[in-house]
Amino acid sequence: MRIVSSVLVVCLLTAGAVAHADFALNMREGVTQTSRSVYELHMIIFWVCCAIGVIVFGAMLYSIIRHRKSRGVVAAQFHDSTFMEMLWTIIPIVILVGMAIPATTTLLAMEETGDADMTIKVTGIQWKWKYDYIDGEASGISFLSSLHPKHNEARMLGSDVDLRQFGDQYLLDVDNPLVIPTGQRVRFLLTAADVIHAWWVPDLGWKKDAIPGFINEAWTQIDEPGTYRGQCAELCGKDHAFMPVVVVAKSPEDYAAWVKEQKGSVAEAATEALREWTKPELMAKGEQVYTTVCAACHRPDGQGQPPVFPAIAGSAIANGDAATHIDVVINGRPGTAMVAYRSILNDVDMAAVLTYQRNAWGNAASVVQPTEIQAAR
Ligand code: HEC
Ligand SMILES: [Cu+2]
Repeated sequence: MRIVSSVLVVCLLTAGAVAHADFALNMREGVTQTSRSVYELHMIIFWVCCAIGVIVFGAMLYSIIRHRKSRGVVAAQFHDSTFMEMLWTIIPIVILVGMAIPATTTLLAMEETGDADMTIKVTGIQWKWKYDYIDGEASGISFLSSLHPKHNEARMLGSDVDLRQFGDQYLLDVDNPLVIPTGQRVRFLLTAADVIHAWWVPDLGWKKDAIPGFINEAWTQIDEPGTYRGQCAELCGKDHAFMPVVVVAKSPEDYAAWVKEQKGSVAEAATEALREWTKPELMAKGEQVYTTVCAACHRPDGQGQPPVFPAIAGSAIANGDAATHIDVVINGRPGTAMVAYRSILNDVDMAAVLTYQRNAWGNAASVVQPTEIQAAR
């Protein structure tokens, strides 16, 4: 009786938790053909397992009860029964092959990245993503996607930001989401600039490693406009938990408008890179870039985290001649966490962040112009 009531209490408690927490016990179905096939596969195999469970445990239970000692049953023996041997070899083979056929079909479809309408290169960088639109109308668009500054502020020690404002999306929002059109087959080329990351949006139905020096491929086609969220899924260093992925699928018309707007800023950036910038302009932009790109390691106050991440405040490099400083940032320091920012930052962003490092926190060195970066590349 006591056992029955304990079980009842546990059931009631979990039922309550399920109702309140609104969490699903099953996998999500997702929003792509791939994710739906994966879900269906999961359900087919789940029911196969259930059926096997019912049959096996049913047979066991039946035998235990029906052939119990108190009924005077004597142990039977199945040795050298060729029929039984055949039966319990052939049935599992049929089940396994029956499951392997849909599983392989789904896997092949996931790996088939040809015939894409457009291609996007995804680069994992400690601790953000870079998206480059390789071809099609969007070709040339390229941007970094980092944890949203509001969330970044909220996660800092001693911050008094109210987390409830984020709902269930705390740490799942970025400054610049990846935007793709609905109804188009999008191919992804995934790589990384420093360590192994993994790009993962559960609603798309797959995750893929982003490995330095390798290019992995994947694809998706989202049919409904919407915002889909995920995270880096490969432990990649101290801020691994703070590099979410946000994909916004827009209808072809909205997507075209977005592309036009982005193209406008690409063209604007190109002309901006050629003009002379004032020091306050560079400092303002530089602080922005520093906060989103460099502060995770070198800290917002420039003090770094010695001995691994050097301080920039008072650094001989940041206070020395511009050429050496530019060289460190363009080419990085191979073999350390300081990656080459050559293909990560454009001329304006790099000039601005260098000027900022050279003139913030008591540093006093020269201003760096975008044209100097262009010449140094
Ligand atoms: C993932 C961590 C990380 C990030 C992000 C990072 N750095 Fe570094 N940085 C390092 C490490 C580690 C070193 C030291 C390398 C060494 O041991 O030579 C370094 C060294 C430097 C130095 C040389 C400092 C000195 O006094 O020797 C400069 C300058 C620098 N980084 C600038 C930047 C800039 C600009 C950014 C942002 C655009 C940036 N770093 C982002 C890890 C990082
Ligand atoms: Cu990562």
